Amino acid sequence: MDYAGSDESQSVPPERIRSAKILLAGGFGVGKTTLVGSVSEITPLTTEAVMTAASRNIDEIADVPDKTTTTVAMDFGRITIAADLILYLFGTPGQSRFWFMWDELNRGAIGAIVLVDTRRLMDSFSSIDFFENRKVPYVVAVNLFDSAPRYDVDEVRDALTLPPDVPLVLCDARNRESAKRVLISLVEYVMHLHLRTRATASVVGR
Ligand SMILES: Nc1nc2c(ncn2[C@@H]2O[C@H](COP(=O)(O)OP(=O)(O)OP(=O)(O)O)[C@@H](O)[C@H]2O)c(=O)[nH]1
Ligand SMILES: [Mg+2]
Repeated sequence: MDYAGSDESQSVPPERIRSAKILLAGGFGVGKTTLVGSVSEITPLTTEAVMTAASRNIDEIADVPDKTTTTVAMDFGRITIAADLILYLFGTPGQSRFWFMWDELNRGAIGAIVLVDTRRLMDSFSSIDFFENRKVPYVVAVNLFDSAPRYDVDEVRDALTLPPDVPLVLCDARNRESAKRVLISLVEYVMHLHLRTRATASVVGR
C-alpha cells in the first residue's frame, strides 16, 4: 500500500483500523521531542526537565549549548498515517543516563527511527547498535539543522556503516510533512521486510 498517497479522511470501519507502536531514538538534542511535537495530532505528552547548573557536569550539553531542557522519561504522540493505520510514537530520552528505559519502551514496537545530527554522528551509534542487536527494523533520519554541513546521503550511510537495506532519509524535524515522510518510510520498510519474510517462508515450506 502506498501510504504517501493515501487519504486520511476516508472513513473506514473501526474494526479495520490498525495501530502500531514506533520508537524514536537518537543522541542528545537531535530533535526527537521536536519531531514528535510537529507530527502528533494530539498534544504530545512530553517529560521535559529544565537542565540546571547543578546538572552541568552530568548532562551531555557540550555540543548543544543553547539547550535548556532535556527529555527525562519519554515523548508520546499519535498520528493517523492512513485511514486504517494509527501510529503511536514513543520518543526515548537521548542521554545515556536514561538508557535503562529503552528496553521497556521498545516492547511491542514494530520498528524504530534513529534521528541523526551530522555534526555528532558518533552519538547515534549506540541507538543503531541497540536496534541491530535486538533485530528491530529501523530507518535512519538525518535532521537537517540549519548550521550543519550538508553531506551526500551515501557519505552519511558510509560513516554510519549502515547495512545496505536500511533506509536513510533526510528531514526537518520541525516540519510536519517532512516528519510524516520519515514515519511513512519506516512503515513501508517494515511492510517490505514482512512480505520478504513471508515469501521466503513459503519457498522454504514448499
Ligand atoms: N534549526 C533546527 N533546530 C532544531 C531542529 N530540530 C530541533 N531543533 C532545536 O534543537 C533543540 C533540541 O531539540 P529537542 O527536540 O529538544 O531534542 P531531543 O532529541 O528531544 O533532546 P533530548 O530529549 O534532550 O535528547 C531545540 O531547541 C529545537 O528547537 C531542526 O530541524 N532545525
Ligand atoms: Mg527530547
